[in-house]
Amino acid sequence: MHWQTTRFRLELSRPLVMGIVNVTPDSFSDGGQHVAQADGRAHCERLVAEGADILDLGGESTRPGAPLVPADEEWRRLQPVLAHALTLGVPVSIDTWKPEVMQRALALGADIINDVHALETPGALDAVAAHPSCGVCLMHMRGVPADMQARTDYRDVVDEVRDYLRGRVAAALAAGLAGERLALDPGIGFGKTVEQNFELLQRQRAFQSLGRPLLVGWSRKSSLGALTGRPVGERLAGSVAAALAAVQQGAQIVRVHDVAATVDALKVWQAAGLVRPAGALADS
Ligand code: 7PM
Repeated sequence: MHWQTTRFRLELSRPLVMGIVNVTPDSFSDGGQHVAQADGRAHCERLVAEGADILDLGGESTRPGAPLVPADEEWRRLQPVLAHALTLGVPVSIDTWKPEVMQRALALGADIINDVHALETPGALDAVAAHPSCGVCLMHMRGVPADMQARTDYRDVVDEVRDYLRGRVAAALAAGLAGERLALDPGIGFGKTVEQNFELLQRQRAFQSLGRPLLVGWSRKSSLGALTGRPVGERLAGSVAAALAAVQQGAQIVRVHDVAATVDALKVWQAAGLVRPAGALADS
């Protein structure tokens, strides 16, 4: 299995680490401190030095209840950091759901569009379909960030998330995107209870039937806080354990803040013979 992106065809023979770069003044994991663009550029360099395989740049916090950022402002934050990130030799993903931001990022050379709304926003599917080869991550969410935690009434969370992602793959294919450009994400924490998030982890192998790489993000999320009793700044151990568990359960890509720790943990996992060989997930 591979993931086609603008500049890179990613072989998924080992788990890849996607490093999170928040270019937002209200980023939840840095205590609300302003992240200057110069810091965003330095952070990209640091994550690549730590072993990030992919950088994921976000210019709008998707925190529940967070103010919506106008596309112009989001792009103003992203543009200088994206321009720099594109020189670092790894694929660069843009975490956005706004078609205008997608278009501008792709015009500048972004490799991947990571959309928490799975290209449901009017114009988003067309924006990525107009590009010949960018990668796309389609994530499941219920509702919008402001109300998503009020909508956790699933009959079977795994079945419903899987059906949703299957439908979004079909929509992307119908719009002309090649299947090899798509990765899928169950959207940990987006409209799910703590129990539902862990059920998605326990039964994560159910997503293999979709035939596309699975990208999963547990890093510093509140379900880890609920389990461990830890505030967001003390969730490193839980985050690393969750990333390893996700890989063990078949994830090809883990989205993390703490790249160095995750890369170390995956090296040990690999040396212990616990990382599945290439192709081992082809069926099930
Ligand atoms: C506040 C709350 C700020 C939540 C940021 C977040 C994912 C994502 C995010 C994910 C994919 C975070 C989230 N989470 N994209 N974007 N998968 N594909 O914790 O799980 O980083 S934003």
